[in-house]
Amino acid sequence: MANFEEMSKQSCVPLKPPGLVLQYGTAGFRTNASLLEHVMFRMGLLATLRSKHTKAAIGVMVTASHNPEEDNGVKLIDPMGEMLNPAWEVYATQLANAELEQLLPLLEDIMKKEDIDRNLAALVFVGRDTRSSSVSLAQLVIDGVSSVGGLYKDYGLVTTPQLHYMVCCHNTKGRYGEATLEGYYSKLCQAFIELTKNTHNRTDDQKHLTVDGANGIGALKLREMERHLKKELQISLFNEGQGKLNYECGADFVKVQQKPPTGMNVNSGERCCSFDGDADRIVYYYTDPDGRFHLLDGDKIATLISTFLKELLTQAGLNLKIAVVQTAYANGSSTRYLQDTMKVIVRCTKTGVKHLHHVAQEFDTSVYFEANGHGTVLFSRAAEEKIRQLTEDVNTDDTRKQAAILLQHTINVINQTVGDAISDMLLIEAILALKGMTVQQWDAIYTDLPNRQLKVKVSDRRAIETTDAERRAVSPAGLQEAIDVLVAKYRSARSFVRPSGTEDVVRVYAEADTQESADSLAHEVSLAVYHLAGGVGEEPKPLH
Ligand code: 16G
Ligand code: MG
Repeated sequence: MANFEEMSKQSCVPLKPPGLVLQYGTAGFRTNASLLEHVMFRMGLLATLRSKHTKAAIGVMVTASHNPEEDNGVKLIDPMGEMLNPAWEVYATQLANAELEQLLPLLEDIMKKEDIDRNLAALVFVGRDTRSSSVSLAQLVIDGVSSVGGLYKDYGLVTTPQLHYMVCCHNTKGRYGEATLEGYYSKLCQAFIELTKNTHNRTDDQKHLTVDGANGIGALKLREMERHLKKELQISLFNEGQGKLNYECGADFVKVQQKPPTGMNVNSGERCCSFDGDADRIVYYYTDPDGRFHLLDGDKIATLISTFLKELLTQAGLNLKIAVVQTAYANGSSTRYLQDTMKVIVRCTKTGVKHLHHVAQEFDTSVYFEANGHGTVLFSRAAEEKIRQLTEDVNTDDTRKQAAILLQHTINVINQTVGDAISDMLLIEAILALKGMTVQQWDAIYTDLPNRQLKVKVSDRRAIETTDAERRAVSPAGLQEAIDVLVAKYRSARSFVRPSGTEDVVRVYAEADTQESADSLAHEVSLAVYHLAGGVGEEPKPLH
């Protein structure tokens, strides 16, 4: 730790703004970029310790995803490309909030508790998004790593899922792929080309996709990847960076506003998609001849992918369990369709990628998606092995073998480490091509129940505690009973409330048979929250 002690004496260590307290939340630290210098340096320190502890490379991604350009953030990536272990989130929060003189004792304390050998080598992979603040903030992560003698590899501009991929490739010694951008593009694109190779008579329309890059890193990386696609996918890219990051564009804007992004030509009937600011989310959409907007969110994506996988597994004659993991925000129609028509296992978890990912790991094959468009597919080791064996089995019939080969390419097109807009897009495009399906036909698989999301300001959102994957409130007293009474007034209705993990508000979700009912239920539930959970400011007003 000699260097670090030197540095802290020379006051090269960025100071913490007085009184600032931050929390390593669902997606790491995230706030105004000007408040994050000390956090970046300290995450460099923590990543180094984590690398020594796991004897593997650890990732540090500098991004604030779909937040405004002025914000920034940082998240750590564990050895297999997954989110940071929750026990270490506590250390991250402690380090971020420690006063300068507490830093060294805190590091010593972590090393003792975790039994870390300080003489071990450490390697940290660093990546960043396109925000103007990201260059200097990523440098501070590197300074932190170097100050305690860790080695680093700076990947520069990458999407969040690309950095997750690099970490996994490195730590599996190349079994997952090659830890370079070239390696990433060629693995995914080759799989896409193999998948679409035998689709007959694909028209130019079917090969064409309009993409909104949110003026962020996803656009840049899509351009880099284009030549690997050999015109099998023809992309019209908008919001490539000429406009402001995430401003009136990107997956979050499109999902929340239920309208197309600005800065993009949306021709009637054409298949379009939007990435978010760090390209770990994707939503699809189109407008019909009457100008009506149709959104295909994470639930529709999960349905398309799980249907495809189930068909292939059946054709391959493989007895592998398939599950879909959702959150309470999943549209009720999607859950019903998956359970009753598709007959797949459906599980519901708390909001936040790490919760979905964790549950998904319990099954042979699982598709997890949040309604907001973050999701991926996981295959267990055993499932991958069975599929591989079948592709090589000389005694099997052609149908089974062909299905196994398609499953093999599907595994390769997917980024199993985390939700990845680029990888999800390639998989969706391949499925639509293989099924000869239009975006309208995909949309028609089931009809979303009308829904509404609202926010309520309260004096302390921790007053709301939930259970049953956030679907029921256990406090404050009387709130759940009030919600139950309101829900009973409407048809096909459902509603829940939960404290946001990223904003100082309580979120309200309601769905019902008509938009009017969903709106009115959401409003009534907001009032119940306001009155029973310490609402502040004006009483929520009806929507109409
Ligand atoms: C974060 C989560 C996302 C979740 C959202 C909920 C990750 C990488 N991201 O962005 O999964 O949907 O928070 O936000 O886990 P909320 O708690 O404010 O509703
Ligand atoms: Mg994101």
